[in-house]
Amino acid sequence: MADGQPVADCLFCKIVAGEIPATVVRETENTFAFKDINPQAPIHDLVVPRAHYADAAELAAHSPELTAALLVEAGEVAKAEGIADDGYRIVFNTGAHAGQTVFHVHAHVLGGDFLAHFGS
Ligand code: IU
Repeated sequence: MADGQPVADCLFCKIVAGEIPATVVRETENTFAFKDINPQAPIHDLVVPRAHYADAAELAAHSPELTAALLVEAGEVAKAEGIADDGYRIVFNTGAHAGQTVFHVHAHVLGGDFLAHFGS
């Protein structure tokens, strides 16, 4: 049962704890935002809760409040990066088929140019 406690071998728990360096964009009491090391857009940041939950579904199931805080913070990151007015994408890859590689929930905030569209 997930309880939000740090996980010893979790990369993003280590970044939140300052044990692995990252380029910090913003910090709040419950969230931490930093630059993605392999950006897929001119602006590509990751926003994570300090608490450890594996993915967006697990986070939402355990803490609707923290889920909302993460989304609010993604918007604040977009404002801080200057991409809020032109628009940006928030992505939660969830599970293997989506390409999730780090199992500490993270919102990708992508923008700074027109992004490739998918779907209809
Ligand atoms: P994903 O949704 O789990 O695929 O996203 C993981 C992201 O974490 C991915 O975009 C990586 O470039 C990024 N990342 C990072 O920012 N710093 C790291 O040390 C590692 C991965 I490993």
